[in-house]
Amino acid sequence: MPKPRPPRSSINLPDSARNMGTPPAGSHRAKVVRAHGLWYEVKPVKDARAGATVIATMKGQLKRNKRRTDIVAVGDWVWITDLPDDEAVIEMVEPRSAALVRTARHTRDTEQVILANPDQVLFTFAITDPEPHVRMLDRFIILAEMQDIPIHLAVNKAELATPQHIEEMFGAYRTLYPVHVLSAHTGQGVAELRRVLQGKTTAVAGPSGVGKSTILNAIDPHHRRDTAEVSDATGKGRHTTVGSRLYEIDDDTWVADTPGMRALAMHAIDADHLDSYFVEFRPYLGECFYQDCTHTHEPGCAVQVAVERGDITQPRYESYVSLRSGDELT
Ligand SMILES: Nc1nc2c(ncn2[C@@H]2O[C@H](COP(=O)(O)OP(=O)(O)O)[C@@H](O)[C@H]2O)c(=O)[nH]1
Ligand SMILES: [Mg+2]
Ligand SMILES: [Zn+2]
Repeated sequence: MPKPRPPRSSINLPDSARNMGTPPAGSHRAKVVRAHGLWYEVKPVKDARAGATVIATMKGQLKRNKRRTDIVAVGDWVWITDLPDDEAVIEMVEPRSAALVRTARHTRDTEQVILANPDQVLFTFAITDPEPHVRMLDRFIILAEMQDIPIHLAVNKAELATPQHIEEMFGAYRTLYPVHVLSAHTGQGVAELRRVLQGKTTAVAGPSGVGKSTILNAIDPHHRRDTAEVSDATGKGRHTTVGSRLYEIDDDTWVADTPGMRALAMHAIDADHLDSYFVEFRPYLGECFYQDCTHTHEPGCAVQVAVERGDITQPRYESYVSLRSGDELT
């Protein structure tokens, strides 16, 4: 019997969300599109002001909740009451359906929400410049699998390599997740990706320099996003996205341009559940001789047999073993 999936990690749900009551009279619903420390840009929905963003601060009472996570984050649905001059107060945060998170720098138990309430993630790499790092990709994938967020992969800068090379690097992932081969520069794959995003809220995430902002500009030229274009001859003036930014590219279609992800501490992963976050391991889980098999050295291990048969690829298995042994990737 295959092991059941573990329950979705709930570490990201702030207390304020768990205790959500009725929104106060006169308040209305809005989406957080950008976070600036103590204030937030929010976009009211189905509102006379639709289209405009409003500056909102958090009600004092919300701040008093114990926090291991961001109480308000980009992607959250909040309820606001208006103040004069297009300002507002966040009264309440709705429970999150899921969140893409990373551990805050230098801490093990505080997390930063990259995007709350994603319908899917698009993990983006470049085929070169910078070189793709599949061990890092496997780690990103776990972050989404832990939250049961559907995953798409994008390989950008396709015009810089041969199709054969792209296939060698990413072909093995096609059996696991949809892989979109793109060139934001030539337009290859852009129209197809636009259809994948339609009607959903997507976190576009990956290392910096792979072309996330450029891809979003190609898909939705109405918003100009900061790209890492070198702006003068001295090579200074590179822009990078500081926090996530959410754009509504049409009704119900939202995309988040997220900061470059490098190191991701696997703080919240329970080693005993790690195997179930490798989607191609799932058919074999529960088939091993030992019920508590770690799939690293035990005899009678169905996962190791699948690796020998080639049903699980060697690099993915090595990613699993390395994470299982607690390696930190930087
Ligand atoms: N050759 C090539 N360069 C690209 C492509 N897409 C983006 N770039 C370049 O890659 C650099 C980083 O792009 P940017 O969108 O800022 O990356 P981000 O950090 O992931 O948002 C910029 O110089 C872009 O012009 C592409 O399809 N092909
Ligand atoms: Mg960017
Ligand atoms: Zn096993």
